[in-house]
Amino acid sequence: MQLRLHTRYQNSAGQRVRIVLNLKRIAYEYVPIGSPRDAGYQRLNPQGLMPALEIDGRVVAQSMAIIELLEELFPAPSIYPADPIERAETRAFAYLIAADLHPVNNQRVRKYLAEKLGADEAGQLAWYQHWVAVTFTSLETQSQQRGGDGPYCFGATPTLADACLVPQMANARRFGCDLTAYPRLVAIDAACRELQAFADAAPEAQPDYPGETAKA
Ligand SMILES: N[C@@H](CCC(=O)N[C@@H](CS)C(=O)NCC(=O)O)C(=O)O
Repeated sequence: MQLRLHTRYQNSAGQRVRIVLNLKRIAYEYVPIGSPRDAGYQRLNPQGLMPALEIDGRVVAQSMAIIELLEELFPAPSIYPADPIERAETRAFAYLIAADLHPVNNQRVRKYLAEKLGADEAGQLAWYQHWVAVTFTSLETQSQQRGGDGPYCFGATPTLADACLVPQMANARRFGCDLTAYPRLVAIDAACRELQAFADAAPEAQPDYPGETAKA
């Protein structure tokens, strides 16, 4: 089976997929995208968002759909806990990020705020930080209520929840969000980033990462 992941170093939805590929030790080719608006990429993935997975010549869009496909094709190690209710809770945690937070803070939404609604840089930042705070407050409460029977979101093994949390934490830092109110999330993120699977999926570990100077 030949897997080609079309992504970009700073593509946080793609980073979720990279983490899962690494946790499952699945070999894949990293195909860097210049811009998701490029005609070639739009032809490959008419949804026009990153990432896309090419699998034996067929193309699957949407990070969560790709991850579910990987879980079906490569069930071990699983990215879910054994207990069905914990599996649902893992998805609920992940979807709060992937379905509720990430879409409203996406680049195209910020661009629309700026270009069509006249939001200045401070306004865009306030928007971004507001939705992070709303989401992280819920996730922190949920994580504290669950308690710590392991360093990760759902215990001793990383799951889909961690794969969604870590890229979102990096985004939050990038946009200057104050994370002091979320000690459990900060601790989970730090524990995950010590794992090779997460480190290898990080933006700075990708072949198209331009380096600190170029990025600034
Ligand atoms: N729901 C999609 C979201 C993908 C997405 O929004 N990707 C961003 C980068 S993280 C993107 O392509 N943004 C381009 C844009 O906003 O124009 C998924 O999970 O794959």
